Amino acid sequence: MSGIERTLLMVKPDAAARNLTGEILRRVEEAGFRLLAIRMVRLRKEEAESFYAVHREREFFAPLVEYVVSGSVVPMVLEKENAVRALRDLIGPTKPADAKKGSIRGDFGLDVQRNAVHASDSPETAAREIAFFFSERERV
Ligand code: 3AN
Repeated sequence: MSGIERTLLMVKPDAAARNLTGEILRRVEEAGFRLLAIRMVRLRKEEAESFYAVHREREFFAPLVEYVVSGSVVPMVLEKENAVRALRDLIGPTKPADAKKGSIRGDFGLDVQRNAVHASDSPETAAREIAFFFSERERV
C-alpha cells in the first residue's frame, strides 16, 4: 500500500542547541518531504510526560522527560509518499552508534537519549503527535 502521508519530525534539544535545525530541515526537504508546519517550543514537564506517555513504565522515562524539557524543540509536519517509513529510514535507528553515516542520527546523534530527532513510528502515532503540537488552523 502506498499513498501520501503526513508525519511529525521533532528536532530535539541537543540538536536545536547545536544549531542543526537548518541542516536537518535541508536534508528532509532534499529527500522530497514537503514542509507543512513548523514551530519552536520549550515543553513544560506535564506536556513532555504526555508526549512520551507510551514510555511511562520504562526505566528511561524520567531522564527522557528531563532531557526533552532541557531546551527548545522544533516540531514540524512533513508530507510525502509513505512519509512515516521514509522519514524513519532517513533518520536511522534509535541508537546513533547503530545508525549509518549519512543518516541524520548517524551524523548528528550523540547517544541513545540525545539522538538529535524524534519521528513518528506509525500513521496513527503521527496523527496524535501532529495534533499534540499544532492547532487545526496550523495544519494546512
Ligand atoms: P524512537 O525515537 O527511535 O522511536 P523509542 O520510541 O523506542 O525510539 O524511544 C523514544 C525515545 O526514548 C528515544 N528517541 C530516546 O530518546 C529514548 N530512549 C529509548 N530507549 C532508550 C534507552 N534505552 N535509554 C535512554 N533513552 C532511551
